[in-house]
Amino acid sequence: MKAAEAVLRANDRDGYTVPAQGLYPFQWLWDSGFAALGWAVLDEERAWLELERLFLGQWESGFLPHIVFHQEDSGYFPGPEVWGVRRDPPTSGITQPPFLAPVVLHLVRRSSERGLERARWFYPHLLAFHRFLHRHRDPGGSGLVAVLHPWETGMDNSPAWDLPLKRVPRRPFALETRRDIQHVPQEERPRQEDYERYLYLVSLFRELGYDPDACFRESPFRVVDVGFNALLLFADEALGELAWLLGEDPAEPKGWFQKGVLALEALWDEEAGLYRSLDLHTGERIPRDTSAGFLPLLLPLSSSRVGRLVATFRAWAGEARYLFPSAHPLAPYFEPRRYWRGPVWAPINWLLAWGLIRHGFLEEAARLREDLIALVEGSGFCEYYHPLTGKGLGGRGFSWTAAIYLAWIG
Ligand code: 2M8
Repeated sequence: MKAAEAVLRANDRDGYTVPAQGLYPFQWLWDSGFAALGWAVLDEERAWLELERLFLGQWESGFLPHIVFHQEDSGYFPGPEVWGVRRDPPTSGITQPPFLAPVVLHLVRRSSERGLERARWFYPHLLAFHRFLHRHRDPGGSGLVAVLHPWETGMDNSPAWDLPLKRVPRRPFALETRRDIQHVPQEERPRQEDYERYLYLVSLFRELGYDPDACFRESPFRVVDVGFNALLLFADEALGELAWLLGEDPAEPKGWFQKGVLALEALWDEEAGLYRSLDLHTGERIPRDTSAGFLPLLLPLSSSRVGRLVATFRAWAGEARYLFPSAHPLAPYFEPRRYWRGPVWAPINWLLAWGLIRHGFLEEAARLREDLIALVEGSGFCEYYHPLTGKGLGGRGFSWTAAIYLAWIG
């Protein structure tokens, strides 16, 4: 507990938490949601502050960027000069999984009357963000939203993006420009080819002035990510509950939630026994099995659907020493050291456990918790872990791993 606290305190930058020193020296959207869960165990006030700092980066349109560049630091690429977003503080121009309303609700539930007052400030900001996503990322009103960049999914080099990324041209740049591989071995990070495509998308959005509708129309990467959508719907549900607690009208978030939960069934793949993301350029589900496909467990599902999903979960569990691998452990695209292509990630364990508890699968949820605790106690607070050996990988002194550990043992 003390060691986890020390990680968060070392990564604290006067009110916001960097994911890891050196590797990620700014504030990231969904990392801050998880960091707040950890701070809540130590210092409730600090948890609220984390989220307030994040919203300093919100745009007038309601859009919430995935990075807020609160201070200068040349240790990360692409930095604010590449994004070219002239704001104070500068930000990136893409978003990330909107895992914030459930955190606000969590903080309200843990705290006194004062918590509800804090939530009152967040409500319109969260509502504006969700409205932005449902309007500009789902212009046809399907109930599900699109992501336009793999970074928006938070699972950057997931095998699920291999096929849709092929449509994205490469924007060649020197390997030395990258900062990540100065901090972490190259075999644990995305390949250069992927980075060149990531950078192409950034320059395209910048040229389009980050106009949301133009970006949606023009992006060669346009995917309905099952993970992003499950988290958005989970957050819509939480937003509806917040509305109710605050005496606001819950109709809008409830409407998004109900429509989205029904629409999500189009992503179910009977043969795989799992949800899969949809490539909007082809209209087809992407034939790759990743941990994102289990995130709909956070939502109300039929018992037969949950039964099948849990059976698939158990099959994966039988193939990995440590849960939960980010890609199917028997698939040809499984790479147990390479970032989102196989390793175990603390926040995903936590989200999956939350979903499993919702549906009464307490044993599976307990294993996710025990495995994460064993990984941390064996290898420290790493960014991610090898699912077969338990070796720590990526950045060290990592905030979300420390935060989830605290949330679980605190
Ligand atoms: C990773 O993503 C960033 C880009 O956003 C990167 O690799 O440079 C991902 O693991 C993402 O999910 C995470 O939010 C971020 C900071 O921890 O790092």
